[in-house]
Amino acid sequence: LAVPQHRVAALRATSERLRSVEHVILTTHVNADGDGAGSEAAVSAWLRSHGVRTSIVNPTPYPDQFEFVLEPGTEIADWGTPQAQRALACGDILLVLDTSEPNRIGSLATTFPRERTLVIDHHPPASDRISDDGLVDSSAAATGELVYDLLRIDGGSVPASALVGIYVAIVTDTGSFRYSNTSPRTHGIAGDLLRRGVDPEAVFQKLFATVPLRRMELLREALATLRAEPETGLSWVVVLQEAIARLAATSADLDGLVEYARSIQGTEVAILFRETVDGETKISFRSNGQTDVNRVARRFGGGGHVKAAGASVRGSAEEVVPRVLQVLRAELGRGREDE
Ligand SMILES: [Mn+2]
Repeated sequence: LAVPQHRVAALRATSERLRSVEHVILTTHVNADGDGAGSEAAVSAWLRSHGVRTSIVNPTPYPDQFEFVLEPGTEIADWGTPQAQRALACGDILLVLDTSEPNRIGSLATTFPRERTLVIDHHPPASDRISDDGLVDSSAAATGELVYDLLRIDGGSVPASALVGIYVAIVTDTGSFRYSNTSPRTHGIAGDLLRRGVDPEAVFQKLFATVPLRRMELLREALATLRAEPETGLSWVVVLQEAIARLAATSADLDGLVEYARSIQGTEVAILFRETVDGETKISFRSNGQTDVNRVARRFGGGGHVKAAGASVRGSAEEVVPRVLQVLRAELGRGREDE
């Protein structure tokens, strides 16, 4: 479980910079997932144990479902509130977790001085980067894995909340150790976290076994839209803003919906389309094999990983769905000709 050699220098420099200041602002991408939120909780608990003040300032509210990983007393200030303004005004360093793209953290990217901004992320680096300082390593299964290494480099004792935060980050980003980013080292880290006291069943209960009724109602409506095209290998699900508003669904309620499409036999690319309040349609792409959906998402102004990526396109689902399907049908057809 030694820290991979190529990460050591960057993590050592990052650890020293974070620990040398009084106040660190933590943030992650819009609609924080378990990796972003868990990594924030872990770094916050670790820095607080070193006497460094932390504030979590996210572009969208810290998700309720991950609040259990936060150490009691952790300062959370949503972007746009006076509390967030105050934190940003006196923070020494901004640490961005689980993204390195300016357009994924909203106005935060232009608010804080770049020379005092660090990034820890495992997404393939985009052309436009928030900062070159910190560590971006797409060989990591999760940002939580890089946070684990950061805390190992530090070598001190690790607070319990930090252990749980890292575990949540890794469990959620590997689909509970099922996706291809799962490696022997991922399991090794999980094993180490369990040895140090993380309770996997308690985390499972909080993450997956307690579901609001509205999430099941949304699932029922979403599955009614499920379509599969065996001839192209495309499967997709559409969620309209009307349904989201009527059921008061959150972005967390939509997590995992795309997996139902992805699991259909013969699916090469699965897509979730969801309308947003501001007249856009968000698209989540999942690839089962040959198609690089990061490349597909970039054609629509988005990005992500080879097998999981996303984009936002202006327009209703009625307008956006046929356009995106057309591009993907052409893409998949080309892939088949090459074979
Ligand atoms: Mn991640």
